Amino acid sequence: MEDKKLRLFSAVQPSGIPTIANYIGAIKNWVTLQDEYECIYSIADLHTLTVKQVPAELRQRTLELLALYLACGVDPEKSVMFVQSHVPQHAELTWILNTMTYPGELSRMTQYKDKSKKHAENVNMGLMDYPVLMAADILLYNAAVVPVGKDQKQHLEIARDLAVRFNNRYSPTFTVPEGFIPKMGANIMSLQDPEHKMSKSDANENAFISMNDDRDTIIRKFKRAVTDSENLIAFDENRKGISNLLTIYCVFSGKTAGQAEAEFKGVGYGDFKLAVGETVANTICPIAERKKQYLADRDYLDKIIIEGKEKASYMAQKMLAKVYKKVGLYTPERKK
Ligand code: AQP
Repeated sequence: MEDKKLRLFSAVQPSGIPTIANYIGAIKNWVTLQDEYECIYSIADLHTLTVKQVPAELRQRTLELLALYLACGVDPEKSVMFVQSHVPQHAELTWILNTMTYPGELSRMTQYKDKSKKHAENVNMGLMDYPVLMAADILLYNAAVVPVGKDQKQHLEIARDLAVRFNNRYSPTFTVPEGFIPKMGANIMSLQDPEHKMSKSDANENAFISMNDDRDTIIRKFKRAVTDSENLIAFDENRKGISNLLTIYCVFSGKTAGQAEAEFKGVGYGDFKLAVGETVANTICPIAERKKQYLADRDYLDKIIIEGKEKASYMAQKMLAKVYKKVGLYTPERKK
């Protein structure tokens, strides 16, 4: 008998056009994991509301994100793709988990602190509660594996703690999820400020490579990337700019750290940056082209979204009903 595949959950927020960091940290791995796991990939639109959005842009970016998943190679025949807000059980489980989460656990989260500073005019409860919604996303599907970049590691810990807390308080219910963090590229840094991570919502467009950028833009942004004055192309944790560019080069070229360092021995920064830009463009530009084609077929995208909602809702409702029963919420039995 064939072994049942483990379930895997991951998501990206339509909070901007995804960058190569979102691609490297998450989507790229989703494609390769599709055969090994039963994969569920969400478009985390509820999460984006934790910062102010322009409604029409948010709707458009939701479709764009699905088109990107498809263009990167996520296969609707193998994986479930759905929009988070279409499955209300995410918000419902969040409420239950909220009653078991302590404010101190959430207020010490790095992302909460960073985003509270960045959006000081709008420090809302949702921003603080973000990790609980993320825990609900994962636990609702009994996901065993969650591919994420390093920035989400803290949040994944909260999901694990909540699973254990619930299981101990009631009885074994949730699978305790494990992170799948790529060995290379789990923390891609800003091209303009290599002390900070690359983010799709960065106000400085030169800080990131968007998955929509064309070849010339990609090369121009890499040429402007902040490095140092040492003129030595080698990994060094004290030289974050060069190390970041080398990491990006390795991920997109498939070369090891040693191979990349050997290739660029004695090469000037200008030529190195050009090589990184061209290598990235060779992967990104064909994806952007495919994405445009998917985006032009609205009926196909809507069909995937509707089918994804049905499949995800079935799994989510099964789990939520179990949770409601365990915590003592009454449900009448339907008489035949
Ligand atoms: N810099 C990064 N390096 C590697 N992986 C990263 N991820 C994000 N930034 C990096 C991974 O991308 C996936 C999707 O992220 P998200 O959209 O859910 O939210 P995020 O982590 O907050 O990403 P951004 O780009 O920084 O979005 P904004 O600007 O809206 O906050 C996750 O797996 C994440 O780890």
